[in-house]
Amino acid sequence: MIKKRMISAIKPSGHLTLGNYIGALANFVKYQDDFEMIVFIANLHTITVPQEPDELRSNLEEAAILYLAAGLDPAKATIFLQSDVHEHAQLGHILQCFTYLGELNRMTQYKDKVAKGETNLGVGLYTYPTLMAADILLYDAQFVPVGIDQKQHVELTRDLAERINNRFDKELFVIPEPLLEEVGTKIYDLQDPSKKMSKSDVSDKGCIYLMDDPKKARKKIMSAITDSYDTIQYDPEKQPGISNLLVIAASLKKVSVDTILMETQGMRYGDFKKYVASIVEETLTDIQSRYQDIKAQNVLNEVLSEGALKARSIASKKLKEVQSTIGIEL
Ligand code: ATP
Ligand code: LTN
Repeated sequence: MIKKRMISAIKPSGHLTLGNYIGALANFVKYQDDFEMIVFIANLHTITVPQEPDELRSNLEEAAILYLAAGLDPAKATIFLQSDVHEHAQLGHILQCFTYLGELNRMTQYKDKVAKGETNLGVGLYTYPTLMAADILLYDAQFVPVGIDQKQHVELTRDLAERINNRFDKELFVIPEPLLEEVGTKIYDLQDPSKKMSKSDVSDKGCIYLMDDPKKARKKIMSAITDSYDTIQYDPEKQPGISNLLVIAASLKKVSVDTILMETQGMRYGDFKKYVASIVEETLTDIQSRYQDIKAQNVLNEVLSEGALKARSIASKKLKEVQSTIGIEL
């Protein structure tokens, strides 16, 4: 049976968080058996905001090892570094030439930064969605598993693919679909549950990093903001803090929120937090123990270069087809 193809990525713009794990990484692992899974480290996307080279290198290595520690298996999934496959940047340029300024003006990631009054934004940040479209379209991927914040980018990718297919009257690109999970597509900050848990935040009290000392992560859960209802219910509007903890527990235990509600029925908030904290502590302990093993085996370079080789064999064919279709090569 031919497996459908799936592609996704994470930016090494900081230490990976529990949000990245629940919203992305754990799903990549889940799908690697049933889909042809292609995952990469989006280092070209990372430099759309200024980075310190040493810090970036270290985040990049950490992210790649975490892919493996979370359970991605190089024998099943193609794992590589985006900049190792030059076709991404080249198709990115081509797609920019088919994208309207108005479309990029509407992209929330850029719009939010402008709205916040941030100045000196780079052009790369503005055109970032076209590079992401290239990442996806190069591989004829049918599905793109992402958190909710990335849905808009996949929609732009679909529009571009359809536009170019129509313009050249052929099925040049596969139209990809965003794949969103029922729960866990957005994990919130533990101190401010109206905000996404984000690796680029300045304060780390509300954010659990996968490489946090598990005891420290436990404390972060214990000091998570809740409410004064004193009842454990899934109600993101009225009880965003408690609902966030319920989603974290359900996602990590791979059960439904209802199952967690049943297990925690009648608990006081203190005991409920201890319950969630133990699940988080155990998850981090497991991931970190595999992380240390993988680091000691020194296999990363080999995994990434083999992954790049496989990725390049797909990407180079697609790029050639695109270039010859639009007339820039013979
Ligand atoms: P930043 O937090 O720096 O703004 P990011 O973590 O959103 O960036 P990526 O690292 O590229 O950006 O995200 C990788 C994947 O992780 C994406 O699919 C994204 O939707 C998902 N993701 C990130 N944060 C969360 C979160 N808090 N909850 C659920 N999914 C998340
Ligand atoms: N833009 C994404 C990361 C990303 C991605 C991709 C995800 C880059 N290229 C291709 C899916 C498919 C982000 O910031 N989370």
